[in-house]
Amino acid sequence: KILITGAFGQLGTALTEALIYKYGSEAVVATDLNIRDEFNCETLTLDATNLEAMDKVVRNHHITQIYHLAAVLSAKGEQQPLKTWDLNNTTFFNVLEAARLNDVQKVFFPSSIAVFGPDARQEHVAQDFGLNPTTVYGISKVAGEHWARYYNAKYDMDVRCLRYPGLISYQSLPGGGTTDYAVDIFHKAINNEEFVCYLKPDTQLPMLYMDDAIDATIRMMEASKRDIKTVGYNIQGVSFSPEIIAAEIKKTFPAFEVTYQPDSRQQIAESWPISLDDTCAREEWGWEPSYDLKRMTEEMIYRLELKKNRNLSVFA
Ligand code: VAH
Repeated sequence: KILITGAFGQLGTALTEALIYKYGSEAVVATDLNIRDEFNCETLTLDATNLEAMDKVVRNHHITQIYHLAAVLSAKGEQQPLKTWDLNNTTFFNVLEAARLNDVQKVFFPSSIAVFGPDARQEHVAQDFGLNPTTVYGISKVAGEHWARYYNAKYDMDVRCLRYPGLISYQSLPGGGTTDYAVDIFHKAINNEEFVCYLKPDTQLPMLYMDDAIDATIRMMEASKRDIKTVGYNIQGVSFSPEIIAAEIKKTFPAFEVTYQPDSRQQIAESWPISLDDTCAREEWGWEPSYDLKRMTEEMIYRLELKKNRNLSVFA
């Protein structure tokens, strides 16, 4: 069975549904600190900072794969550095130890473009470029990649890892990320509200539509072990700035208003790459994105309008 931690987060919400769709509702155990009756699979409350609880779930549910998605993201993480470090690392340690003690076959660890620092603020950053993160979140992701390599080498485990760009999805409201303006902007557009952006208009960042992120994750996890040459693959979807995504949205909503009031998240954004070189992922396990800016924008608007109409119809 597949265990998911952080199943009710932005990535967790979409990945849990995708794993249920692909492997069946019996194959998935969704867990989080606070759970809702949302998934058609077994759903448990699990505090991932508690090793005993983690070990018990892995053992009692005969878990063979773990997707560890529970974490505090970059912006929120800077408000509580020690708590973020402790939570992001203790939970991953518990996953690694529970996996080791119970012979779990595969573990997925979500890394991020946040592993890079200001010296990597450029196009097509190579996968083996130096990792000099300047956020607690990024430091915890670099540490996670190193621990994954350590457990793979020392205990012959199979921990795999992707460096996600900012994820764009309609399934949930994101929380605490620096790239989350790119989700909020769509909600404001379809609600005919002005969007006040906390980044400067020309701040380019690597982004990835959630369907592409899910495809990359499952494709990498299903690849044969001999094809996985590294822990921490770069994957590149589409890089854009607030003014670029705003212009794309205005093609559907011409009256949409965006104003800019940069805050502390501007400095975080400027510490990350503009785009990533994902040659290794493409060549070693067949990564290939299918959403460009136009298709991502159309799909987000279509999905959010659908949700809005469905909610309205419920009250109609
Ligand atoms: C964040 N969405 O903004 C996350 C991501 C690329 C950044 O890890 O913190």
